Amino acid sequence: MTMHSSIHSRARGLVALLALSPLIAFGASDTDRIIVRYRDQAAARKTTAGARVASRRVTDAAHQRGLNASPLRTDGRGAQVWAVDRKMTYEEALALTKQIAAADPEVEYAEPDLIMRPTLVPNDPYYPFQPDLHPITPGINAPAAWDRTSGTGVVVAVADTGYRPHADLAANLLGGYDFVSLWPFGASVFPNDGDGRDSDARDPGDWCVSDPNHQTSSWHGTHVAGTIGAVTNNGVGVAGIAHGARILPVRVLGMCGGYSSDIADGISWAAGLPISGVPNNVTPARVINLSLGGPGSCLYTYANAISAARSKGAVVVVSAGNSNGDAANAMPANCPGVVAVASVNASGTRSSFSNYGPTVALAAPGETILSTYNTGTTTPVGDAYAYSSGTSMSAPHVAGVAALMLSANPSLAVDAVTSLLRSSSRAFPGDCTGCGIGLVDAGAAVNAAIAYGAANRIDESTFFVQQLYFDVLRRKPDSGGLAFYMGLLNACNGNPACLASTRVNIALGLFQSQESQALYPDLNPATSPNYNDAFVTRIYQCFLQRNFDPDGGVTWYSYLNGTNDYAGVMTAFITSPEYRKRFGNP
Ligand SMILES: [Ca+2]
Ligand SMILES: [Ca+2]
Ligand SMILES: [Ca+2]
Repeated sequence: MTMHSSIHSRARGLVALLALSPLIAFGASDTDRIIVRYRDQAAARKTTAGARVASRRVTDAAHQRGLNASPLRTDGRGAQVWAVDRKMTYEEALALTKQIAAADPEVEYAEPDLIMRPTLVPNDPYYPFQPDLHPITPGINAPAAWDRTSGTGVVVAVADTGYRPHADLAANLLGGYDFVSLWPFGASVFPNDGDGRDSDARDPGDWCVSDPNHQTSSWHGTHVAGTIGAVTNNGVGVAGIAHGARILPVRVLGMCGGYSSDIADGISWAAGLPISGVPNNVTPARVINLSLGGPGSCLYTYANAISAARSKGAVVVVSAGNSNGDAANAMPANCPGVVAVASVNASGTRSSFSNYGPTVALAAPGETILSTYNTGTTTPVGDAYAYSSGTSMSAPHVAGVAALMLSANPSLAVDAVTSLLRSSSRAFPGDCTGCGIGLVDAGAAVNAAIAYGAANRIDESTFFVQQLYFDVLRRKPDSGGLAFYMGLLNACNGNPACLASTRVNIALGLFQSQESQALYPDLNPATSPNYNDAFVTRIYQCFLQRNFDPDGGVTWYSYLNGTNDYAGVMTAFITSPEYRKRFGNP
């Protein structure tokens, strides 16, 4: 298949920029200090005995939490600074100080003496021109994440036009591979490097004379790779989101696009799956970025490759497409199991070009994004930096954040990543209907990844209900809905049989709700020509994030036709090892 609209980027311009002074920001963390201030007229403290009683209240409160507290000094505002004998989390310190304040009416305020650290603000001279990374919405709040991780230990595959060995990128690149086939007979896509598949994934230029919209070389893969992993804090050029990660360039687009068969092979290989005739990938990617697409329903070729990549532990991030239409019609954004990303502009409203709809998982900045580039209009010439716009630019923001999350918590399962990307996302500051669940927030996502730990949180009621909303209704739970379902689960008082049946009832209720039918009209039994068929198709997509395999599809379809036991099928799905494996060890 030829993909004429294969590259999801638009207008661009070369830039020459001046350096500005760096921003300064701070991030909060754990502490082993608290601050307590008494009211200026605190009568009791005016006597030695009174002061001793007040101090005793502080040490007693600390003791109750297994801490020894000792006074250090009086600060510049007349408050006492206390030390405790071990680090407390922010939440723990907050609880201690609230207890101290509650126990003594003469306490004016008590609060954690939080440790501030300079948030890494890179010295790259063009960083001030990358508002997409800055803390202020709709920036992705990268500096807060950089306090915790820069992506070290994670490989991110960029399946694209290949790469240029740009001076502000090369140090973070792995070798990669070139999957663009050379055909001995007529083809609509040309490798332009003189051969077919080979181990040199460099981009020789992808200018396309036959396409009036895509005449000059795009250097698309180099731009996308720079957003994720430009060399950072090196005093040169731009900053990359996951600049501690390694970029695996997988060349799948040549002149005038790329064939889906080549792209799917690139996806599989990137995840570590064997591809005939190609050496095995010894650095499998945990994140695969696909800033490409074309119109149509998801091909089996893509669905199978993506499902296999997910099974190997790779998060697949895809641009939603630039057709200002429903992303349900854009492939591979519409394939099960991907994280489809829409674009917002500098105001946080949907970019005029961005696709939208329930297929979209979340949104990221995608307009005038500055990254690494080349000055050549056909063949490569020299390093440059350029602004580009498109959902092609949004997807690598999410891919970069996913890499930061996996670096901070390498045990995260694929859909723990996608779930936390959603739950930690920010509200849209502007009108972004159809942009998915929210705006990606790197700092919040990394904190959520660390807090997730090594457990499988699908066993927890709140996570389970929230995930049902993500999987079935493609949105965050409203407070009323969440409270209602949590009430049902809490009423079980921990009884396992009650919890199990209540979980099935909630899952089935949401799956068969009117809201669900509005998203998937074939799930409306009144109008669906074959409801059981649709039920099986959709339950696989919603709960296992893939299409049914032939054996499983036939089995469940036959079972439903014989029994109409929808609750039985739902029970099988949400208790299956495959469902559980999405969120951690089964
Ligand atoms: Ca080649
Ligand atoms: Ca090559
Ligand atoms: Ca740099």
